[in-house]
Amino acid sequence: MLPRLFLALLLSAGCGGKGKLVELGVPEPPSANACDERLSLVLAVSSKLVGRTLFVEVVLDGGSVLPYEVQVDDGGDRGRVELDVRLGEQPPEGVTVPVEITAWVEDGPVDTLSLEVALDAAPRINADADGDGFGGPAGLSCGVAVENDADCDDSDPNINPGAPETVADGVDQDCDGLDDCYVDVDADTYGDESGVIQASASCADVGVSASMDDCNDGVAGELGGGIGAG
Ligand SMILES: [Ca+2]
Ligand SMILES: [Ca+2]
Ligand SMILES: [Ca+2]
Ligand SMILES: [Ca+2]
Repeated sequence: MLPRLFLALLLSAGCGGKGKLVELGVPEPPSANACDERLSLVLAVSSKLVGRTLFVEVVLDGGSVLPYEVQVDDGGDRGRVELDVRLGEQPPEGVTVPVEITAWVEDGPVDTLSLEVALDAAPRINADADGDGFGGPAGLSCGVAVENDADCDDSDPNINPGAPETVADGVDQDCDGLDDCYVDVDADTYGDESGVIQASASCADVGVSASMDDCNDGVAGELGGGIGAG
């Protein structure tokens, strides 16, 4: 379920006086969603405008003008218009967006509203982007929240604390910070052919190897598998 973005309309200067064609009306709580980046802005207008076309221009944060041409609905004792305003990007935490609204009807007077919309951010969660049940680091996200941050690669479902480790591939599948390598007892960079493994940050470390080509791992300088010179 998409997280809900709570917002409050803070009227800084309105022109919603009596007799105006357009008023700052909030007949229902305005809502926006940080995930789909849209803001639902409701305007109340004079009931005389029901059924007529209202022309609206919205300017978010001093940016480009967003034009609307909408039919005025019957909102009970008032006319009602709901604007679907695209915010452009997921709001960062605690942002307040100045909104300028200009509205008019054909052959009617222009009215303006100036308000500020205070937006909460999307929730900060441990999202599980790859669906393996383990979450990544906490951050602003619209994804699926889980109760842990144990996924060291949240883009790959085959990497998580419950995944089997693949030996000597240079990848830490089980998120313990280590790969599994072949033991290299005689430290000649060739691991024991019996396949004994040992966890290590890198299979290039001394005492481990990415290979299991040493048929005589107890004797330095004696390389197995016909590789190298002894
Ligand atoms: Ca994950
Ligand atoms: Ca993962
Ligand atoms: Ca591995
Ligand atoms: Ca590992």
